[in-house]
Amino acid sequence: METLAQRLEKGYIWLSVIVLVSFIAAIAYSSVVLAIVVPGNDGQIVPKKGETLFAAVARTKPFDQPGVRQTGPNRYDVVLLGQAWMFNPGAIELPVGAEVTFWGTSIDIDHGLYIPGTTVNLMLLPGQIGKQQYRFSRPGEYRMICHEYCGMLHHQMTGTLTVK
Ligand SMILES: [Cu+2]
Repeated sequence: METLAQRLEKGYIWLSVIVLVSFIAAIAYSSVVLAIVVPGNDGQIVPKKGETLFAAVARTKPFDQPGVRQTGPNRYDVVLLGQAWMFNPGAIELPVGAEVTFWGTSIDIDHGLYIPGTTVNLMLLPGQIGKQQYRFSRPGEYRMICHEYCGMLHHQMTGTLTVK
């Protein structure tokens, strides 16, 4: 005969198993189905002695020329700089179906790049190179938002990404 304490203990053991399995399923779903990946070590821009970070970024490819570049059939690189309080470039145009690789960094302080409605979500850290791929399969006007508090005008740090 099971006592109440034993039944409760069994219940808690099952509860912890269910929570653990649910979390593993959530991680598997977000990484396989939603294709969300944790940013890797894609490089770092280290200023030389006496050099500013801005100058170091400005001489480092591909960040010497921020913007959109076609790299293949319907493949594009978007090179983006975060700076207080704007994105450079602030307006981006891409064709429908574009397979995009975002390359981002910051020239001053911590910023972020988030595009609602997509899985694009990058930290733009000073001198740290962030990289993420995304395929824009639907036309529309997307917003680029800084999601990392970066000072007085953080709330105005937005941009547009047009897919047509
Ligand atoms: Cu910000």
